[in-house]
Amino acid sequence: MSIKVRAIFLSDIHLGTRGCQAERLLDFLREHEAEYIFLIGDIVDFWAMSRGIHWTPVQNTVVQKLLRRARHGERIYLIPGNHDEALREYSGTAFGDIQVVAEYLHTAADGRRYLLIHGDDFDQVTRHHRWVAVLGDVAYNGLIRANGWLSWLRRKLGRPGYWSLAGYAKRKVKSAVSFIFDFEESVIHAARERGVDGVICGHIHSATLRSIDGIAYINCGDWVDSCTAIVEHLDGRMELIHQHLTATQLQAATACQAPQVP
Ligand SMILES: [Mn+2]
Repeated sequence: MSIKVRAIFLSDIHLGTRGCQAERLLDFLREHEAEYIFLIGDIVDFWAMSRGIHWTPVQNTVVQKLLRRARHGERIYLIPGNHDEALREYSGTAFGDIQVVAEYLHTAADGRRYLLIHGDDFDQVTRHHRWVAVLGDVAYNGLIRANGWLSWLRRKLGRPGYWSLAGYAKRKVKSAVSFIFDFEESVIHAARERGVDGVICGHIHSATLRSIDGIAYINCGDWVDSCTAIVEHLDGRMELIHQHLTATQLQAATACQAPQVP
């Protein structure tokens, strides 16, 4: 049994990685019928795939279902993100019946206008220090290993005290909170400048739906950790959906690993 919605907004599916929860996405798609489906970036993770492809039959089914739905009249748009930036040069063209666009201006059923962007342009790390983000998800293990070497080196040099790389990393996590805040601030600022009523984005894997100073800030979340989507109901009302696990998926999920780069 599926419900009919006007639009589905999905981001950060990360197909091609071990962390991608394709089964749950299939459940979600099965349960929701739509006029529009917006794929808002990091749908296929080319960064991770350059290190090793993890492409399962279920992930294949996701792609096939989407192509099929596009063929049968659901209007599907793909807005490339940073992990699938290779697709950006195809903006203005189509894969099957899926239209590739750099961004999209969506008018909801209630007349409200939303700017649809992935959001990496507003992330100071991926924008100005791309290598940090690319290395980010492989670097942590290296960091831990390096900590051991560092302690040994400090002992050899007769340095007093113990400088913990893990402690350093923990302090950095605190600044991750302000990172999300900065991201939201600049996305909302951009929306206001464009004169829209709201913005629908992804990238930071943090699903939200709220209004800040009269502008709707909506983030789709991801299909790696949170398994969330945004839907627009037939009256234009936006809703954040958490796709819950079935019992069998709950057992399988313990084996899942998630990539860390937004
Ligand atoms: Mn991203």
